[in-house]
Amino acid sequence: MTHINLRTAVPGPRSVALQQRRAAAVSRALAQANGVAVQSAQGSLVTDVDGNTFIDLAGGIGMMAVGHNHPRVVAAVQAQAAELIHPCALVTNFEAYPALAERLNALTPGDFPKKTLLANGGAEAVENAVKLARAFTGRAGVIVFEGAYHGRTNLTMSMTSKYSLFKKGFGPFAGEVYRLPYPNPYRAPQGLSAEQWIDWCCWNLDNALVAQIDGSALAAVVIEPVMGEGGFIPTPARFLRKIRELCDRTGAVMIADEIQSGSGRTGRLYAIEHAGVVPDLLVSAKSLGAGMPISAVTGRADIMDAPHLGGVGSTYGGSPVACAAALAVLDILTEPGFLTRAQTVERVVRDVWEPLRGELPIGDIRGVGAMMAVEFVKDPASREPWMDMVAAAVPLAVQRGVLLIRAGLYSNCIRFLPALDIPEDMLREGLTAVADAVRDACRAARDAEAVPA
Ligand code: PLZ
Repeated sequence: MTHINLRTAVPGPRSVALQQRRAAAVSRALAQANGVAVQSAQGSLVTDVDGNTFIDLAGGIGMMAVGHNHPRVVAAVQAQAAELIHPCALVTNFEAYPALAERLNALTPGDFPKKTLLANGGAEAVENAVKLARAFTGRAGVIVFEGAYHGRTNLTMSMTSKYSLFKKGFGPFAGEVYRLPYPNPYRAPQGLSAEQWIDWCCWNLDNALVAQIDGSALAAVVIEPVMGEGGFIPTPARFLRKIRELCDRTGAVMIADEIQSGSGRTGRLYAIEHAGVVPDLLVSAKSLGAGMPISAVTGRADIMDAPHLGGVGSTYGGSPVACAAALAVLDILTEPGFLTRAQTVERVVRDVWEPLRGELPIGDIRGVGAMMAVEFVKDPASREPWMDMVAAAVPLAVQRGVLLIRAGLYSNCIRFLPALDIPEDMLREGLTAVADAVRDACRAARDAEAVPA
């Protein structure tokens, strides 16, 4: 049985009509990975307004660890909405907020008293985490890394790395952000092995305390345990340990941005657990709400309590409806056997793509659990990123019935962020269609090169 069911050309006529309305009415700056207009979604399948059914390997950029419209999430949202939508946590108390905080305090790594602050989206939570670290330390400096993505608000945009896509024309940026090289093992500088490159980056962290910022001015180091937008790079465990050690030594706050890698995505509730490192603050969002806007900063109670009374907040943060969704998600994620499904996703992704290494221009296949990417290069020796081919392959995959998105500092990776419980045959079907799309895109690119100008 196949799961993809295409009844019209993609995008179909109704999608095209809606696309025209979007183009006329919505800011042009808001990009869109494909022209499909979605009508409904269930689990790992998405149906568009033309009646076409797609396999979703993008999951709304990794926010659907439990799948679209999980019945228990829908029921929780409906029940909560019928009773109370939102009185604002700055005005009154309501059970869902402390209930979710208690849950996150118990589930996040770290054997110390913890507290939580809820917000609406990832960037807002990262920004709050930095504010908390600054209030706690009385310092301003923040270390971030090349390739990092932390959001689009002014502070988090300043912390984000990739300039051309996320920052062009939007300066001036926030001050006191220090960016250091990140040990991407696949892109070690010439002459260094991956291990030597990680060594150098660890050494450079110490060096930065001399060359860039004194430890006494450093409020926080912010790290993605698996780098997301930057290309699904599992941060080497020893680099995470080195950051931990540096924070212990200087009193800076270690902040793990687990917005994309957390909430079950990698097969542990939080990706940093794989390395056995405990951050001071952990930021989660995306899959936490299964589509409802909710994010959280969870961590050391003394840091969470550091700002003055009234120093943090927002109108909508931690609404009962969003909390109800998150509580249902955490129930599902912590059920025996659910997270281990991420390992199945990783195995199937590797199964489908490893044999294609010789045939397709694959530079690297990497990731953890249900957070996998394939990086494409023009030539395996030079590792020159093949961005144009990937840009062409993504819409071809959509035409074959798979929703997916790119990733990577060089936009030359295809990422797979399926629901953890995607059926194995459905995942194989989707990945095979993507491989076919890549094959077509490579052929078209080579044909174009062969045509004399
Ligand atoms: N930190 C690690 O992955 C969101 C970005 C989509 P928000 N990543 C998707 C886009 O192009 O805007 C993300 C992330 C990490 C922070 C964020 C920001 O989360 O909920 O999009 O604000």
